[in-house]
Order: sequence, then C-alpha cells, then structure tokens
Amino acid sequence: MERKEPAGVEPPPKQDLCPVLRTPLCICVAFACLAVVLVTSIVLQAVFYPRLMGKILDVESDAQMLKGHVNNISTLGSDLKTERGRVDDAEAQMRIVNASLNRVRSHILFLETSMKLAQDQLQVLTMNWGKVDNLNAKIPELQRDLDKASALNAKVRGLQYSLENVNKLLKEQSDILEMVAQGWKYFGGNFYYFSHNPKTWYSAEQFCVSQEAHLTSVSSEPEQEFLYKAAGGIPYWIGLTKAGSEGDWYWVDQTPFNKEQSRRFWIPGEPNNAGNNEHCTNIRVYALKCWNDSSCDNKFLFICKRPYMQTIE
Ligand SMILES: [Ca+2]
Repeated sequence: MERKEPAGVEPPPKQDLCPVLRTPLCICVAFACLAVVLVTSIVLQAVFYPRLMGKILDVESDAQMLKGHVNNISTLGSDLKTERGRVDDAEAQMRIVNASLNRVRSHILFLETSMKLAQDQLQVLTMNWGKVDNLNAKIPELQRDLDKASALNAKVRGLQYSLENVNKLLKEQSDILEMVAQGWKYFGGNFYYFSHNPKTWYSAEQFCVSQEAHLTSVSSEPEQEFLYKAAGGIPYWIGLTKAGSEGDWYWVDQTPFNKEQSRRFWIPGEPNNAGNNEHCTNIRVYALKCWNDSSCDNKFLFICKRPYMQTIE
C-alpha cells in the first residue's frame, strides 16, 4: 500500500550513491591520483632506499656489536663465577685464619697470665734474695758452729763407745763374779771348775756336761801354767783321751789337738800306756810337764772348762 505524503510538502530529491564514479572525470582523477601516488612512492623509494639500507647495515653492525657485547657479558659471567669461587675460597681461608687468630689470642692471653705469675714470683724471689744474702753472711759462723758440733759429736761418740765398753766390762765382771761365787775360776776368757770329789774320767765328763762344760782342754802354754799351778800338784783329770785304745789323742771339747805343742806338756817318759790301758790324761805334778796317761777307770779330781760367752741383754 502506497504511503501518502502529506499535502503541500515537496519530496526531497533522490540521493545518488556514487556520483563521482559515474563520471569519466572522476575515473581519470582517480587514476591520476594513483599514478601520483605510485610515482611518489617510486621516488621516495629511490630517495630513501640507500638511506634505509645504510640504516639496516647500521642496525646489523649494531646487532653484531650487541652480539659481541652479549658474548663479552657471557665471558664476564663465567669470570664472575670463577671470581665468586675464589671469593668463597678466600672467605674459607679467612675463617681458618680467624680461628687461628683466636687461638693465637688465647695463647697470648695465657702467656700474659703466665708472665704476670712469673713477675709475681720474681718479685717474691727478689724479696727473698735479701734474706739469702743475710743467711750467706751467717754461713761462716754456722760453719764454725757446725765444726764445733761435729767435734762434740765425735767426742760424744767416743764417750758412747767408751761407755759401751765400760758397760761390757762391768757385765763381764759381774758374770765372772757370779761364776766365781759358784766356785769357778776365770782365766783367758774361760771358766774352770776344780772338783772336790774324785770320779772316773767318763763320770767326770758327764758332770762337766751337766754344767754346760767339758773336761778342760789345753791350747796354750799360759793355760797349761795356770792349770798346773791351780791344781797344786794334786792329780786332776783333763779332757785329753784316745779315739779307741790305739787311736790318736783328741780333746773331748772338740778343740784341735796340737801334737807338737803337747810334747812339752807330758811328764818325761809319758804317755807310756802302762798295761795298754792308759787312754785318759790327767795333770799329776806341779810343773809345766805334768801330763800322764792313766786308766780311764781310775777316780781322780777333775777340771771342767766352760768358755765365757757374754749374754746380750
Ligand atoms: Ca802313764
């Protein structure tokens, strides 16, 4: 249905969509414009191409430089790593050196303390040195006193030795007096008992043994002289007998028999072993040559002998 326009209003002219293109002029203008543009473009290319190429070369050169810089930076990074390793090593070395320094400081502290102690001791020693000097001055005097003391000590030792000897002699005298009081005689370190009752030789020896003695032996001329004088010419058994009827003479108290010396003590002509039965010996006369062999069964007085041995108290 056609739409009706209001009355009295003229409709607007119709609009053409491309009035330019509809004309040859427009086309020509368009071509001309395109040609201008094309020519301008070519001219511009001709003008600016060398410059552009120069710029491109510059850019390539810059790129090469940048690449070189990048390579340098890579090398620097590697160097930095190496340097970092060295720095780490140096730090480790520093730590070791610091530890050593700490130990050295401890040693120094210890040495300082020791030095202080030594100084204190040195001060004490210095103080004592004065005392030592005083003592040194007194040494000669002390030496004289010491010499006197040594001399006194020697005298004391001498007196002590004398006193011991005196005590020993007193003890010996006391022992001798005690034995003498019991009827024993003392001569040359031995006690002798001169019996009052006659006995056979064996009985006499048994009695002597009961008195911690034996029939007497004679081992020297003084002893022989003492015995015959004490016997006074009265017969006394002594301890000389034979080992069996034909044996050698021997002393019953085990004193070694001196055959050569004994030759001077027999009565001339004795021992005669009268009746082949005289195997025991007695003192018969008042003389150095007083011995006689006799029958052991005869009864005579007898002499016991006991060596004196001082008892240790
Ligand atoms: Ca005879």
